[in-house]
Amino acid sequence: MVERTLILVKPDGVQRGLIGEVISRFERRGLKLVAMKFMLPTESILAKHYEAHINKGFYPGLVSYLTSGPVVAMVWEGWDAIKACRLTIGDTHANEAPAGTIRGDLAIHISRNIVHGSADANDAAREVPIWFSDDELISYERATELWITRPD
Ligand code: IDP
Ligand code: MG
Repeated sequence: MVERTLILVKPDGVQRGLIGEVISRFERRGLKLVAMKFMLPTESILAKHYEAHINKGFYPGLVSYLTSGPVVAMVWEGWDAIKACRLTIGDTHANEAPAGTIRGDLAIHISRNIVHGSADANDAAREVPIWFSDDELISYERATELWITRPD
């Protein structure tokens, strides 16, 4: 079950110099980077990305947080990648995220939780095209693949 998932290093992760730290955790896990861009998210891209949250009380604060500076948007691919990335990221409530996760090691508050990862297959399929066009997703072979997964 090879999947692709959308990951964002949010503006707090960029400002705090944690881009490399975040990328490194997905790389070391064995995931494969298939797309990446450094960009200022617009309100319209965020309205699509966070459409499930538009009517929540925290939405205006969420938009000002995500538009406050550049983000790194990425697509990572791998075996069971959506769940693997969510577990690597840790709980939305960063203060409850287990040590060893990105949020559990590097964040303390839900409103500044460093990273986004698609929650499930539906969200991944919906979110990736919001941030990337098809021709920005790069398919390639890794020489190390058989040291990370094995063919069924
Ligand atoms: P997720 O990022 O772990 O998938 P969601 O519940 O989908 O969590 O919420 C999206 C983002 O909205 C969170 O990562 C966080 O940045 C923000 N958020 C969610 N709930 C709150 C809240 O109660 N206060 C402030 N920000 C929140
Ligand atoms: Mg979510």
